[in-house]
Amino acid sequence: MKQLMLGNAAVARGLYEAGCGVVSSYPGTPSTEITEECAKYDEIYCEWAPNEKVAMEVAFGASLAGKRSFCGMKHVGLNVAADPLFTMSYTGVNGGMVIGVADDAGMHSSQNEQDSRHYARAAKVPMLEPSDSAEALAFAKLAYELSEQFDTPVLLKMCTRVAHSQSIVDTTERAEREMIPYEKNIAKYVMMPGNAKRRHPVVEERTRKLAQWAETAPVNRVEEGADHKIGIITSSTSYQYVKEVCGDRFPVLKLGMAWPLPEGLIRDFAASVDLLTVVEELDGFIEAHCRAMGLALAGKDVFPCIDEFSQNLVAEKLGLPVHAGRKLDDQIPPRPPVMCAGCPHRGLFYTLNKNKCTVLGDIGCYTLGAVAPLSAMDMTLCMGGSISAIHGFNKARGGESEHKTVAVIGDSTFMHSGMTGLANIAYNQSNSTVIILDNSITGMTGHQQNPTTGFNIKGDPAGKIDLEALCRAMGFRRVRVVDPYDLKETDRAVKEELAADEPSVIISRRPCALLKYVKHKAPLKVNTDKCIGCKSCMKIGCPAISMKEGKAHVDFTQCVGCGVCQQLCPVGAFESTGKEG
Ligand SMILES: Cc1ncc(C[n+]2csc(CCOP(=O)(O)OP(=O)(O)O)c2C)c(N)n1
Repeated sequence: MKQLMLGNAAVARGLYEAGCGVVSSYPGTPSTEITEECAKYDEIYCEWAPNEKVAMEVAFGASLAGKRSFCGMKHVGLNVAADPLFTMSYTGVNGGMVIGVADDAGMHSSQNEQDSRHYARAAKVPMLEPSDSAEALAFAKLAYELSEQFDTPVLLKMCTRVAHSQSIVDTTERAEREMIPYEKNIAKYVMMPGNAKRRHPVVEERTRKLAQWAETAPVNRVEEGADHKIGIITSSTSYQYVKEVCGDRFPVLKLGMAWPLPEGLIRDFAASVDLLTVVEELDGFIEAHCRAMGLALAGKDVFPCIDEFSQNLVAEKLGLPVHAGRKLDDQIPPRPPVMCAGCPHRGLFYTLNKNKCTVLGDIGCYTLGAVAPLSAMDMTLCMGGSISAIHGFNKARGGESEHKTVAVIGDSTFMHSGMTGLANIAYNQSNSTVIILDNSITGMTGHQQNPTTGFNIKGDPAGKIDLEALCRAMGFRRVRVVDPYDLKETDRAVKEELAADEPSVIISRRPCALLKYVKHKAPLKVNTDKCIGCKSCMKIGCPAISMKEGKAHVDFTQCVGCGVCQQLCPVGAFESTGKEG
């Protein structure tokens, strides 16, 4: 059946049709919807794992057991899962195994811009790279065929534009699969040096065979063009830009397999054109390979290795007409990201700013604590990094610094990779204060459940990890919970734990204001007779509050009545509208 489908939904559909039985993933934009869509198919067991490494190992276990399995993640997630990936390349699979990884060129929602294709080459596993939803579906299915035929996990690489664009797919029925028998095979699956030594040549031979397969595989195809002055090698979303800009003017070698690359096909294509040009986002991955083959070409000397491409960028670089586009008459005001009205993180960051804390931050909605006027963050690196870094920071500086430095980390991020850092503090004993911002959800990526929320991916009741008990079990004696809507209490907790001469954990607990079950209070309004225009309420950077004619003003469509601004007003100008939201 033909239908319009999001790229990520199409991957999920491909997994479903291919008979995938187990999916374990960790959320991360732009990959999250693959797993959310999989969870809608009853035939697939689906879960959110605490992190990408766990997810990949779960998928590996399911493959070992004989089921087709999948794990999905964003590009930086593959860093976390790189350890199992590199050795799974040696063990190979039993049931087919596909790893979805989505790159975020342009960093719409990421801390770096990284090209996952390097992982395919480095870990010596094949990578397919769809350029639209139809290919996303087809390549997901093909990935399982390759996985079982060549005994390898297969990487399926998405990018923001392919993951989050809709195009036509043709769906078919699910092909239910018999479980492949599990047989003990120590030489293949127990990767200790003696066995791994024998597996490495198998991996090299497999790459050679896959490269041969890639020479004639329909996923790599030449599209003829009238003008052979330029010949373009491209893939993924760059292929779409090239086709939109050039049509059939120049011949195009469209690569659906990012690794291994078809050297024969590339060589023949290069020989058929005057100037070989590689159009690829981020790194010059295909380019480097072509250059190593001794081919002359235009690549990153013309196209940037930074940010996303666009039709206009490709047109400009190829010397073709650039569309002027339409200009708006009005200037659109810039809208930098801010914490939502009623975000429980706001009160905590206000307090940290007020206490002039050095804040070692982490990744989540709370990273917005770095933005003015809160400006309460000194560092953000990677998931889990805050807790490990505060330990190093305090070991290095010690003394007074221990009494003004905190680490902040969200509940999901703490489960992801914060726990091990906390174990390090407990073990190697630095006087560090760690604040877990428990908003009872993985907020940043769109409300996924995690091991602290008590619900699974389908929203059904699940195991719930008790954060207080966990921290105490690690040896922390000072563990306390505060409500970040209560500024006085939050301030007291921060001051006391920073003053203490032993490590401590503060759990700043209040569910995300956007969760469906959270009941909002009536929005507030400003009594303009009382307001003195002192702007104390503006210090929390709430998007519902602005100044109008010298007085504070509350946008009641945004306000959830959290009352944080009320606590800052020296004259009691904030009053309830009495209308429950
Ligand atoms: C290794 C890695 N995996 C996934 C992500 C995507 N991501 C960014 S923040 C985040 C979790 C945020 O949840 P939480 O820690 O609960 O904080 P909240 O956003 O709810 O405040 C995720 C999954 C990432 N940046 N890095």
